[in-house]
Amino acid sequence: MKQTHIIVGTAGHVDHGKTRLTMALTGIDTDRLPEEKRRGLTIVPGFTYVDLQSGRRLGLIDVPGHEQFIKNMLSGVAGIDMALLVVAADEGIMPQTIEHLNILSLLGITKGVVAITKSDLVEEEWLELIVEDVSKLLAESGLRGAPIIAVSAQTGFQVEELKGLLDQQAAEVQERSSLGLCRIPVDRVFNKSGFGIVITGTLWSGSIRRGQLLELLPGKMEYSVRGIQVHGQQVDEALAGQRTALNLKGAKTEKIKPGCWLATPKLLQETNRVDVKLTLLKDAKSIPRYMKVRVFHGMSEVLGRVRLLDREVLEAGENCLCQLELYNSLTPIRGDRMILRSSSSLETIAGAVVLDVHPPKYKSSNPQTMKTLQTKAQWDSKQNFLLGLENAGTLLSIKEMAEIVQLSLEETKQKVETLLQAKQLKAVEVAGAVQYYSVASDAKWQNDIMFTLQNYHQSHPLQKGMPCPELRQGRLKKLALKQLNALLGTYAQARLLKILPEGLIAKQDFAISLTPTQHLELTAIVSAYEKNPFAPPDWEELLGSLNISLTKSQEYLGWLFDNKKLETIGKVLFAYETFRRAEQILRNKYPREFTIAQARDLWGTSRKYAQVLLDAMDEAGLTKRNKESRIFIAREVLL
Ligand SMILES: Nc1nc2c(ncn2[C@@H]2O[C@H](COP(=O)(O)OP(=O)(O)OP(=O)(O)O)[C@@H](O)[C@H]2O)c(=O)[nH]1
Ligand SMILES: [Mg+2]
Repeated sequence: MKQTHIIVGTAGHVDHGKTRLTMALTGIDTDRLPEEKRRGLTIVPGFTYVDLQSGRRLGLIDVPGHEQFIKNMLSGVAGIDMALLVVAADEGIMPQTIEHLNILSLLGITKGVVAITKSDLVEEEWLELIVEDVSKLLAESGLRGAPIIAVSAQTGFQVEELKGLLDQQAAEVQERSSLGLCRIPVDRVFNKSGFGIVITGTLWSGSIRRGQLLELLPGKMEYSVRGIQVHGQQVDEALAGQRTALNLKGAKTEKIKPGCWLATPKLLQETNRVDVKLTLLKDAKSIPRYMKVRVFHGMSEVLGRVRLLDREVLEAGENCLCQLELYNSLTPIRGDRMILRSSSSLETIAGAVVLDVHPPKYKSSNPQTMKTLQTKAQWDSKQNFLLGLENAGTLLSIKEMAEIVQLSLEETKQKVETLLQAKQLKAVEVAGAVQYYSVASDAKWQNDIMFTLQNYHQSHPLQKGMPCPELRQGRLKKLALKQLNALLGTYAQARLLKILPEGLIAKQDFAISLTPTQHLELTAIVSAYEKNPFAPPDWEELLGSLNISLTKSQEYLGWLFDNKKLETIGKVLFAYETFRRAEQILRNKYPREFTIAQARDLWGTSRKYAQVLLDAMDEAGLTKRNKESRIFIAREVLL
C-alpha cells in the first residue's frame, strides 16, 4: 500500500454509528477503553487506517459524538485533512451533526464524504427525506458539494462504494508539505518497557528523521528521536500528515503530556495573546466587545477572552480582525485555526485564524491598530510566495524567484523588499551576487547542519572539525558549495559554528578533549617517534607493542597530524620537523657535498630511512645528485 499523508476524521452525533462504520471500513474496533465498551460509546479518538482501491492508505481518526466529549472530538479533528460525516438514517440531523459540521467548516475542511448509515433500519422514502435534509445542511457549510451516500455498517451495504468516494475525495486533498519545519501535537504518551517513552500524534508539517532533535513545549527541553513508526511500521522518516509514533531518547513521562508539542527547535513559542481573524457562526449569538470563551487549539483547551477592536458587537455570521487574550498559554503559529466555544452556554460559536502569535496589547483608541491588523491579514499571499521559495530548497536570485512564483521582476522585487523588512526573508552574498532565502528554510538548514556537526563531533571526537563538502548531505545537497559556504558564514557570524583556517567546520562550543587513556596513549606514541627521529618505529608494530587497538589508528593519526606531532615523508611516518632537523644537521657537517653513507651515519639511521629523507630533499629542490654523492644547491641570494 502506498502510504499517503492524508488523514480522514469521522464526525457526527453520538450513537450515529461512526465507530461501527470505521470498523466496517477497516476491520478494527477503535473503541478500546473498558469504559467505552461498558458505555457503548467513544470517549477518546481512535486511530486506524483504511486501504483504498487506488492503493492509497488513509489515516482514519474516529472521534466521539457525545457532547460531553467535545474537547476530545476537537483534539481528534485538529489535524485532519478531510471528513467522514456520519448521520444515522433513523435519527437524521441532530445537534452534534450540526456542531461537528460547523467545527469542520471553521477548521477549513472542505473535502469529505457524508455517510447516511444504519440505512438498514429505515424505509426507502424516509432515507430520501434524510438525504434531502443533509444536502440542505451541507450547502451552507464548508463541505458543500461533498458526496452523500447511504450505507449500513450492519449489512455492509455500499461500504465498498463509500471507500470509492473516500478515494475520490482524497485525490483532491492538497497533501501537506513535508518540506520545512516540523511540529507534532502529542496526543498520547506511554512508557513501553524496553523502549522508554513513546508519543503519538499526527505530524502537522515537515518531516521527522531518526536521530533528529526535537524541542518539547512547554519547557523547551530537547530530545532526540530514537525510533519512528507510521501505522505500526518501523520507518526512517515520517512525513507531514502521517500518524506517527516516536520513541524519544531520555524523555520522562512527567514532562511529556498530551497537549504538548514537539517541533523543530526554536520554531514554537508559547503565547498568551494572539491576533486573529474571527468568524462567528450564523446560528451563534452576537458577541460583545469583551467575551469570555474556551479556546481550542491542537490538543489543548484554555480559557480566554475575545477583545473586539473595531466594533462594539460582532453579529452572527460576520467576521472581523481582533485579539484573543489567553489565560493559559497556547503554542500556535500563524495560519493555525482555533475553535471558540462559549464558556457559559458550552456551544461552539466561532473559529479563529491566527494572524500573529506575539502581538502587542493594542490601545483601542489607536487608529493605526486596524491598519496593522489588516496588513497581518494579507499574510496568506505572502506565505504562498514564501512557500514557493521554500519548496525550491535553495538560495535564489530575484530572477530565479520571479520564475518560481510567476511574478514580474518588479513585483518580485517589491515582495522581497516587504519580506526582508518583515524579517521573513534573508539575503546573503554568494560569489558577489545577492541571493535570498526564507527564514523558515534558514531554520531548517541550520537545524540540519547543527545536527550533522553534532553527529560528526560525536563520531570523530579527535578531529577539529568536519570538511565542508561533507556537510552537503540530505536536503543540503540542493545547495551549491558556494551557497553552503555563504550560509556557513552567516552561522559563524551568529556564533553557532566556527570555520577553521583549514576550511573545517566545527560547532562553536566544540573543543577536542582527550580522555586520560587517549592522552596517555598519544603521549607514548609521540615519544616513541621523538626518541629515534631518523629511524622511526613502524606504526602498526608500535601500536601493537603499546597495546593500542588498531581500530584507533585512523583517529589517532588524524589527531597527530592536526596537532603537528607527526608528518609523513615519502610514505614513512616521522616525528614532526624531522625533515628540517635532518637537513640542518647535514648542512652543519657537510655544507656542500656528502654521500648517502655519510648522511646515514650522521643521522644514526639505516640506509632505508636515509634514502627516504634524501629523496625528499631532492624533491624539495634542496639537493641534487652528483654521481655517487649529493650536493646542496646553492640558495639564490637576492639581497
Ligand atoms: N442496525 C444498525 N445498527 C448500527 C449500524 N451502525 C451502528 N449501529 C449501532 O448503533 C450503535 C452506535 O454505534 P457506534 O458506532 O458506537 O456509534 P458512534 O457514532 O461511534 O457513537 P459515539 O462514538 O458515542 O459518538 C451501536 O449499537 C451499533 O451497533 C448500522 O449500520 N445498522
Ligand atoms: Mg464511536
